[in-house]
Amino acid sequence: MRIDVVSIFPTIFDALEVSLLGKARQSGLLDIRVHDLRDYTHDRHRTVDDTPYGGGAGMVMKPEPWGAALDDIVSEVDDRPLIVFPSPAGERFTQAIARELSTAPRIVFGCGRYEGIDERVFDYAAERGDVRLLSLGDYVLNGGEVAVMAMVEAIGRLVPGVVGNPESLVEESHEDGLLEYPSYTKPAVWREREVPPVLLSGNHGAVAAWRREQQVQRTRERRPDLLAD
Ligand code: JDQ
Repeated sequence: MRIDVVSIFPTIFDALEVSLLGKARQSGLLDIRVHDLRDYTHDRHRTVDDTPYGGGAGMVMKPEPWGAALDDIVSEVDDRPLIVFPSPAGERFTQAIARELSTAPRIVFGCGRYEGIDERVFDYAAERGDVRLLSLGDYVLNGGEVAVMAMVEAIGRLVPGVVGNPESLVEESHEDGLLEYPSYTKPAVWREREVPPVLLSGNHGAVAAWRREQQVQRTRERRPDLLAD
């Protein structure tokens, strides 16, 4: 999968060189290219923002650098890629959407800053690819970068081969609509706290039943919204 990221803070994405995704990049499974939006400006100050028409607080990202970046990254002959803009006003990014996006051959992420991006950029992007505005959650970040980091990690780990043991992907939270069961490792007693005895019993059926019960109980207590349907 190829992923392009456009941002005025490209070094934030240096963190994608470590751990699982770093290895996937080295092996060629993930081709992640980060672009500095300021490289697409033409003035001495590399300006990417301006005051909002109609007035109001803060600044808005100018359309011209975004147009130049999209022209460079998405060529006319390219098969329309997914173009994702994180936004507090977007559709909620879920595990189901991460699954769906993990099958895309190409995704371009546009990271806004300030109060956001001139609306015409979204219209222009929609002529070049399939645009989606996605929200990480109902809280306001200072820009799209942290949201894109989270999305790249959630999507990237679902790309076949990125996670060594694919079985670890099916059991986890949100794939079956329930929260995870609690996990324990050695020692069996730590600071007077014991591991639930069923996990030491060797009875695989009893372990599976206990874990499922824990999942349901935790989901009812912490995330009743997940049980609604
Ligand atoms: C941008 C901002 C005031 C936006 C600028 C670009 N889930 C989620 N929360 N926040 C974002 C996503 C997000 C994404 C892109 C962004 C926030 N901001 C800051 C400030 C109004 C709107």
